[in-house]
Amino acid sequence: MLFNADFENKVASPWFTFQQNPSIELTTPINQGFSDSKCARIDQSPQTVVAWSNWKQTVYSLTPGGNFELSAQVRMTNITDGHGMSLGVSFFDANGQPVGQSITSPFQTMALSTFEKQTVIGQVPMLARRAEVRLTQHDHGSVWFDDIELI
Ligand SMILES: [Ca+2]
Repeated sequence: MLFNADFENKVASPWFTFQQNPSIELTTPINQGFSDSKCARIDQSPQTVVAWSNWKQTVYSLTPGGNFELSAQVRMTNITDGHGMSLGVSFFDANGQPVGQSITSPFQTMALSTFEKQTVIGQVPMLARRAEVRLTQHDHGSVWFDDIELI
């Protein structure tokens, strides 16, 4: 259901980024991935004011009323000061208005020295026609995401 879910494409598209603070770095570094080479990374240096940031992708193929499972391989270092990392999905109706509640994994604030699979499950609202997958970080430190899966 996701495109470029392993971040190996030359360009990050169709992933797009959001950052509340322009000092937050969102990159797809080489030779740091869980699978093959590349992955998505978010860095908030100690000099940056902690803020929300994420990698996002729009999805049209979820079944209204159906269940979903979103998972990712995640690694985290030097995590301090914020809410942590989470995976989430938000839903929108045919008019583009938010529908139902965003479903997010519990915020992870402990360091993960090697990649570990993180998962969140939920149900798609009946009125949902579009979803947005989010890989979120709100912390000083670095987070790596790879092999995102939505089923
Ligand atoms: Ca990869």
